[in-house]
Amino acid sequence: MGPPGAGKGTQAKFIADHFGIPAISTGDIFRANVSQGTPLGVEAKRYMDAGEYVPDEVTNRMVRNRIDEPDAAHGFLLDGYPRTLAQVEELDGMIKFTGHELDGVVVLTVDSEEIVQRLLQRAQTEGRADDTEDVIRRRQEVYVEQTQPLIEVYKERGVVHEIDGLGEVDDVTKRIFDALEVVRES
Ligand code: B4P
Repeated sequence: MGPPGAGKGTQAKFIADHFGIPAISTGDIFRANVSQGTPLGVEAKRYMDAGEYVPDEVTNRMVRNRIDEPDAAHGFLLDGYPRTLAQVEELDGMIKFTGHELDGVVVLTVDSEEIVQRLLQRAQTEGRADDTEDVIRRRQEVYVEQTQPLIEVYKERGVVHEIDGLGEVDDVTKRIFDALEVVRES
């Protein structure tokens, strides 16, 4: 978890490679559907371009289908999910059903001005439709309103690892590995 631009997608790839599990990014799945012009993509695009969340029902169904794939049978990393309280409840149900356990929640913390700069830079290199300054600020507001409160929910369960997301990408990765190895060893 972490605000838009905190480095979730960047770090998810390293964590997934390290632990030999798939990284399931809801944002990436939505973007793949948008570029293929699927009905899901057409629906998601309206929300994404405005910086709003895609409705829970659509997102939950998509994640349920994805974690049913054989490569997720022995574990998976979720990137960008859950983002709402309804998604937390849905994920609890999915995990119970598949017999998995939630080992940990990594929260990346980054100062909000740094985030805007990172995303504006990404706009120049990748040209993502939701990386304009107005939409970036709206995405941050939505994060604070809808997703930040979930950190408390997971803190009460004792599974949160807060990681400083500032600094070199490699240094952030090392901080995450250090936190997660402790979980694996315990
Ligand atoms: P996401 O794809 O998750 O987009 P994001 O929040 O911007 O994170 P991303 O992973 O791309 O960026 P990262 O922080 O790695 O979501 C996009 C949209 O999809 C949402 O707005 C929403 O509409 C929809 N959506 C997704 N999940 C949903 C859900 N569960 N429910 C409803 N709707 C959902 O990296 C940002 C930039 O920073 C990169 O350019 C990177 O190179 C750079 N960077 C990373 N680490 C750095 C570091 N240490 N130093 C400097 N730069 C760094």
